[in-house]
Amino acid sequence: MTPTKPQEWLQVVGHAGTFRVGDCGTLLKRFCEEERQCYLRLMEDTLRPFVPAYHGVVQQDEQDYNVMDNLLTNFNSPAIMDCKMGSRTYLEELLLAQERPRPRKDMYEKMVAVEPEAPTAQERDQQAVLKSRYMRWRESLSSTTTLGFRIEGFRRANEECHTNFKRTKSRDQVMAALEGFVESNPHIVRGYLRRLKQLRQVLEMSDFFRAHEVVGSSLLFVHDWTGRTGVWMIDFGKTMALPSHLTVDHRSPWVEGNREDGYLWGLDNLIDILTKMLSRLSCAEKNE
Ligand code: I3P
Repeated sequence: MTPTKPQEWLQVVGHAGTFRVGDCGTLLKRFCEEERQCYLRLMEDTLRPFVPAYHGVVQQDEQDYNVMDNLLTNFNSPAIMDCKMGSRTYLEELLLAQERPRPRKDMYEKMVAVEPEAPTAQERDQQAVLKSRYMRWRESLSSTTTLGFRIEGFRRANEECHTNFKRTKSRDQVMAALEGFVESNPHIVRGYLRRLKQLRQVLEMSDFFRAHEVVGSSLLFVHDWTGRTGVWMIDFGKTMALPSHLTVDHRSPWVEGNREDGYLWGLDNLIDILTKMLSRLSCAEKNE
C-alpha cells in the first residue's frame, strides 16, 4: 500500500505510548500475545472486513509491536470516536486476583477526581482501591451497565479530544453526546447505521465471535467532511477464547462463571439510539 499523503494517526483514549505510526499505511501497537492470537484468527474469519488488517510482529528499539492497517489512512481530517463495547470491561480472572489484593492508589485518585464520595471508609483509609472495584465503579457510573457500551472519547475534525464522558449514562445523555460527535448530520448517522447493522449480521454468524469472550474491545468510528464513514472493531488484548464446553450469546446478563460480555446487547442499544436520532434529524431536515 502506498500512502498518498503524510501518515496520520490520532489517539483519543487508552494507554499513552502504545502506538507508533508504521510504514505504508500501517500502525504499530505495543505487542500483546493475546491480541496477536485474536488477529491471526480474525484474518481467517467473516469479521475480517470489520477489523484492521493484521501484518505480524516487528521490533523497534527493543520493543515488539503488532503491525496493523492504520484505519485513518483513507480519510481527510477525520473525526474519530471510541466506544467501549459490552456490559463488562474486566476479565473474570481479575476477580480471582482479589485473593492477592493489590489496591491501587492511582485508581483511588482517578475515582475521587470524578466522584469524591465514591470510596468506602476502608478505601479512604488506604487511599487505594482494587482494580476490579474501580472497573465496576466506572461501569456503573457510565452507560456500560445500563446500555452495554460507553463513549470513551471523541475528536471532531481539527479539534481537541473530548474525553469527559465518565458520567454519560442515560440514553438521552448518550444520544446528545453522539449527536455532538456527528454534528447533527443525518448523512453521517445513516452511514454509521448501515455499517453497524452489517457488523451485527456478521457477528451473529462469526465463528470467532461465537468462541470468544470479547471484553474491553472498542468500536472505532471514523468520518470526514467528504461524508465517508467507517466503523471497525479494535483492541483485543482482553478477548479470550472460551473453553469448548461454554457458549455465550453476547446478550444475556453476566453472572460470575458464564463469561457473557453483553457485546451484542450493547450493539443493539447503540443501533437503537442512532435509529431514533436519525428519525429526529431526518424530520428536521424535511422541515427546513
Ligand atoms: C482505565 C480503563 C482501562 C484499563 C485501565 C484503567 O481506567 O478502564 O480499560 O486498562 O487499567 O485505568 P480509565 O478509563 O478510568 O482511565 P485495561 O483495560 O488494560 O485493564 P490499568 O490502569 O491497569 O491499565
